Formats: sequence, C-alpha cells, structure tokens
Amino acid sequence: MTNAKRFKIACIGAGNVGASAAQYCVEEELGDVVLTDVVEGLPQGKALDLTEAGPIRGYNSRVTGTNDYKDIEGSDLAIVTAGLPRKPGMSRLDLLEKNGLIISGICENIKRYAPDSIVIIVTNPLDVMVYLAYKKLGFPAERVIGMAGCLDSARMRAFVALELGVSMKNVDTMVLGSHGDDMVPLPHYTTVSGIPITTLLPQDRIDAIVERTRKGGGEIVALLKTGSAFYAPAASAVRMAQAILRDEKQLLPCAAYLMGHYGLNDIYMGVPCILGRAGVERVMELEISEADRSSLHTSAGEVRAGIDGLKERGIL
Ligand code: TXD
Repeated sequence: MTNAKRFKIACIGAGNVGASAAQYCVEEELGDVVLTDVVEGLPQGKALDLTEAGPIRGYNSRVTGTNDYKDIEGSDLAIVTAGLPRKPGMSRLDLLEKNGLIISGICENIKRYAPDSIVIIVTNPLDVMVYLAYKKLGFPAERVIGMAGCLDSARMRAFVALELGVSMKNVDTMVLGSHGDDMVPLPHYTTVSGIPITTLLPQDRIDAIVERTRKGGGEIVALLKTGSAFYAPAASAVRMAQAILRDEKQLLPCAAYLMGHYGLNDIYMGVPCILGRAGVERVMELEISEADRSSLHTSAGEVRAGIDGLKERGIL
C-alpha cells in the first residue's frame, strides 16, 4: 500500500461506471471497496471477479459486494453512480424524478452509516443530482462534490493530444459550467506543457475540438447504441477520490457549491477546485471573457430549471 491509512470506499451502483470505478480504486490501491447495488448478486459477482483479478494485477485492496447499506458503515468516501438511464419515451423530467428518488434514498443511508464521508456524485443529471444530495445529506458543502468537469476536460485533453500528436500528459485544459451541451470549455486555459493551444492550432480546429468536447457523451452513446461512456467517467471519479484521500491539493474542475462565485449563488456548477483531504478546499475564480460568463449563466439557468422540477415534484 502506498497510503498509510487503509481507506474504505463505498461505490454505490455496481453498473458500468460503478464497477469500473471499483476496478480503478483497487488497481490504484486507494482503499478497500464496498460495491453496493439493489440488484441481487450483481455487486457480489463483480466484487468476486475483481478479487480474483488481484493476484494477476498485483493489488491487495479488498473488494466486497453487497445489497445491504449497513456494509458501507464507516466509509471515508462514497462514489455514487446509482441511477436509471433515460429510456425511450421517458422525458427529462421523468428521469429527474426517478433518479431524484434514488439519490434521496441513498443519501439517507450515507447519512446513517457514513456520516463523516466525502461524497462524489456521478449520477445524471449531474448538477441537479449533486445539489439534491447536498440538501439531503446536510453535510458541509466541501464534502459533497459532483463529477463532470474532470471528464469533460479529460475528453478535451485527449482530443488536443490526438490533434497535435503530443502526449496526453502534456495537455491541460479547463472546462466550466454544467455537464451537457451548455458546458463552457476554455481554449485560453488549454496548454501543451505551458504553451497555449491558441498559438498552436488554427481557430477552426480549436472550435471543432470545443464542439466535440461538448458533444463527447453523445458521441459515445451513438457508437455504443445501448448505455453510455464508463471508462473515462470512472477514471475521472477515481482521480477525484485519489486527490481527496491522498490530500494531493489537485486543481481539478468539479461541480461545487457556489456562494457568489462567478456571480452565482446556491447552485452546483463546474468550476476549478482544489481537492484535498477536506474535499473541496477552495474554489478558484478565473478571469473569463464576458461571452464565457454569459454561457456559464445560461448553463446555470438549465440547472435551476432542473432544481425547480424536483421541487415541483416534492422531492426537494
Ligand atoms: O459525467 C458524468 N457525471 C457521467 C454521468 C458520465 C457517465 C455516466 N453518467 C451517469 O452515471 C449516467 O447517466 C447514470 O446516471 C450513472 C451511472 O451510469 P452507468 O453507465 O454506470 O449506469 P448503469 O450501468 O445502468 O448502472 C447503474 C446502476 C445499476 O446497476 C442499477 O441496478 C443501480 O445503478 N441502482 C442502484 N444501486 C444502488 N441503490 C439504488 N437505489 C439503485 N438504483 C439503481
């Protein structure tokens, strides 16, 4: 083990993202994982399979599967991916209601069994679900965080690296706003080893990368036909978990609770955050253009509409 304390991580939801997150956690030896789902046998089966990969992949972290929330007792961190996907004929509001009820139920259990944990929400619609979780958990805002920007910026990093034929590791980006078509990728804060991409690529190529990043989730859904992306989303959530549990003070874009930042109040949105052992230790305010600020506010309008939807249905 690289970390001194043996952490306990609850992965709630053992579907595509949840199981991949469990895999990345144990491969990184970040802590022992409890994989939880409502489907009987699913988390147990995946946990056993991951345990059996241990001798080959060389990890000693433990993975167990359960349908009983009592088993998450004392977790240091929870990654919540439980939820339903949108089915044909289901409106956005119906999905909001279904996942809203699932997240509310899960929050009750986290509150009961892991009251000191830091919670990373992944379930869509992300910015609304993380706001709901914050309200239901009653934890300080720094301990309830949404994962989206990390994924969106990873996608942009990958596209820039592929376009320029440079190492993925050399590319840094920043993406603000809500998770969806209204996100605000920031080319001016995108660099290759410190060199702004605005000096390396023509504007039309940058515009194309920004557009592909905005539609990144949809591109994968269209290819897969059933289900949505899971490797990069899981890797992003585990990156955040690592920054927190190992107190790395990493600057990552996350959905954080805003109190006047960027002119926004009482809302969760994607902003640059310093992640450490306390969770979101600081929200960074960047200088952004008027156009980007206005996109951020448009994005906030969508999130507020979702929050109102939950209120109308009595979930919030
Ligand atoms: O950037 C992001 N935030 C996202 C979000 C990127 C990718 C995926 N994103 C969302 O994560 C996606 O729209 C879904 O809302 C979640 C999970 O996606 P995943 O692909 O893992 O979905 P699956 O494979 O359908 O898994 C969901 C699991 C499934 O096994 C259900 O049985 C389980 O959730 N589930 C529950 N587990 C525990 N407790 C409850 N109540 C529960 N209800 C359903």
